[in-house]
Amino acid sequence: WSEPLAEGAQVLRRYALAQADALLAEIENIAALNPFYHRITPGGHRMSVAMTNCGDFGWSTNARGYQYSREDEESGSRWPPMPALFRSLAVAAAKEAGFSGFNPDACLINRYEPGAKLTLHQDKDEKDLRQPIVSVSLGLPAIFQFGGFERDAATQRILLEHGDVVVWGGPSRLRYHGILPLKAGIHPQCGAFRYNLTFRRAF
Ligand code: MD3
Ligand code: FE
Repeated sequence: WSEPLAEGAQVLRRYALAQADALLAEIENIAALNPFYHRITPGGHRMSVAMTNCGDFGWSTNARGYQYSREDEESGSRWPPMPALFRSLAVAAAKEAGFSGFNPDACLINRYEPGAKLTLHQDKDEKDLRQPIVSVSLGLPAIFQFGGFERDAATQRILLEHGDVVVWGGPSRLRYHGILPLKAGIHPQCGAFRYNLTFRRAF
């Protein structure tokens, strides 16, 4: 089932549940080639979330700023290709939410350990902001904060659980959002972690 969160934002609860084990196996394959690591932000802070990517482009941050690039600067190699299962799930979810023709060229994979968080931010490094972002949550549950168009606007809190998919498009695309510090726990498939896939059209 699905529910609108705001204009352009649609939650597809448990949409990826049947594919969760296969998605996790693909994450393991990707991480074996390009391991998760903690980026350092332009301000010099080590991010509590560890990241890797797959697809033609990957997102990262370093002292020079934020960017999408073809190579992982840590390993020097190209990002692993986006698995067919990843692509088909993202394309189908986008279509379900009214964004037919979504063709992601980047998938950022975030790994949260207990205490890891993502402070309120906007995603605006992509070229065409009319393209949605599709997110897939796996593992431990997290509290997602969904704000407005200014950092200090009021936020709503939404629990994102294993298998939940959210499509963020239209006016919701530029809303501030974040993840509160992850509460420790053990998930049967993911252990002490939460994973989040975000599918994007970078260029
Ligand atoms: C709303 N990730 O990677 S997914 C990110 O759970 C990011 O790891 C969070 O924010 C996570 O940038 C949240 C949900 C999400 C992703 C992108 C959005 C919500 C969004 C872009 C615009 C508005
Ligand atoms: Fe984001």
